[in-house]
Amino acid sequence: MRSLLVVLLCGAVALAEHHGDPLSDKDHFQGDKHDAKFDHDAFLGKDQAAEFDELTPEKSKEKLAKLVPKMDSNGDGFIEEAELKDHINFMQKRYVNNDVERTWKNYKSEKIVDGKIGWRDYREMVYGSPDGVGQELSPEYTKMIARDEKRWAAADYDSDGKMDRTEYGCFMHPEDCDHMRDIVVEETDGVVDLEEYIGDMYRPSDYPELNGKEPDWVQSEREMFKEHRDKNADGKLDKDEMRDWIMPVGFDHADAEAKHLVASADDDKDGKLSAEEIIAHYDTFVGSQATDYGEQLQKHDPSDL
Ligand SMILES: [Ca+2]
Ligand SMILES: [Ca+2]
Ligand SMILES: [Ca+2]
Ligand SMILES: [Ca+2]
Repeated sequence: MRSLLVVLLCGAVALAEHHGDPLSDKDHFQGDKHDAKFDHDAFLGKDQAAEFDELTPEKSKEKLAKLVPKMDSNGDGFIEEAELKDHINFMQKRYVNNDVERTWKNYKSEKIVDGKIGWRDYREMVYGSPDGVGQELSPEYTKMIARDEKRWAAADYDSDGKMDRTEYGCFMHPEDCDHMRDIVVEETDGVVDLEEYIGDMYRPSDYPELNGKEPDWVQSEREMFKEHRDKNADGKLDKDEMRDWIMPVGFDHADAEAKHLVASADDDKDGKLSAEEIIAHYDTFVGSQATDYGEQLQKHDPSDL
């Protein structure tokens, strides 16, 4: 479950990057999928996470302390699981909205006719030509355009060839739209074996203190792969198994993350978090390690809490 969450998160960020910078060709499901990173991104929203990355621990704790009363919607001085879940949902929604809004605004107003943008205009804006005639393209570029075109067709819910604002949101963040499940899976480049599965979320270099010994969570991911993900036990995940992993029907990410955060920080085991518990575990909530992935995140515009 952890990996699923992390993969979805990274997918969202990579997709946003991809559309912000057409020259980069980041695979949607690559990057650092560090466990701790996911917590802090889910909790802060991906744009906020970048901002917190630049703060000292003291500043982070200070900002976190200010956030606690805002999350405490029933005003009892504690943060319950439901309040955390609302907070995570809010941060996620805000991140996606801001991200879609920002790129939507980048399309010149004349390209958006009756609230919609057509494929040729999109292609010209992002890739420099409406149809590619006479364009010299690198193989990576060609691959990206083909991927965009497929995704465009999937996101075009009313099949009029254009994206309205809602369809465009699904185009940019397919992981948030149920009807985009197949395309998200397709974009993962097919079959994954156990080593790829693990290599996708774990880098030994992040754990120098373990001298190459795998952390416990990696061991449990190996078991997860064998016992749950690889349903037909052939040592690989095919498309159907990937689909269940990446975008299971009815799975509530915010709920799972809220439960996980309470479990990680509830030192006195009363089932809720005090401000002190949250601040004592500030690293789980807002901390991060300097990684490539963190640098990617920092390209996003930070906005206020
Ligand atoms: Ca409360
Ligand atoms: Ca449409
Ligand atoms: Ca299998
Ligand atoms: Ca507690």
